[in-house]
Amino acid sequence: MATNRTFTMIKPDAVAEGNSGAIIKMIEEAGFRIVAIKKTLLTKERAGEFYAVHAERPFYGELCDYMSSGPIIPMILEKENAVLDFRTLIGATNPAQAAEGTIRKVFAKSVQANAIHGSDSDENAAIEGFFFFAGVEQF
Ligand code: DAT
Ligand code: MG
Repeated sequence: MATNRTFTMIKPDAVAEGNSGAIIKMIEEAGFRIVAIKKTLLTKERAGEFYAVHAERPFYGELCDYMSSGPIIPMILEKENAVLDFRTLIGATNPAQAAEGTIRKVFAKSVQANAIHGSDSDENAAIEGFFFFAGVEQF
């Protein structure tokens, strides 16, 4: 399988509770290399842009409020089969349905405050990575 990249961000709940170090440890121990990383804050407008695909969903407004409520840690990650393997590592969107040992099972508080994002395709991983990091920051 080819080495490829995915995009993730540790969400405001997990950053605020001091879980980012433990989450990054799980990510590295699962074999992902950190290509780019920073701590930053989304405005509500930029959160809305990031999640534009969900604009018609009933939870969109609350999602944008939540994602702009505190610092986040976006990262680009590299590994063989990165997108699918990372979705497996983070677990289901709803932590009540997340498998044992997944990041969301361990750290998520609710469907909304679910600790971490993971891209759903190679194409979206590239788009989302460039949303936060210039090309020269991706090494
Ligand atoms: P994922 O983050 O697993 O890719 P998604 O793309 O379907 O899930 O939704 C994006 C985020 O929106 C998700 O991480 C949390 C929030 N969300 C999804 N479904 C929700 C719901 N039914 N109620 C509240 N928030 C929801
Ligand atoms: Mg998604």
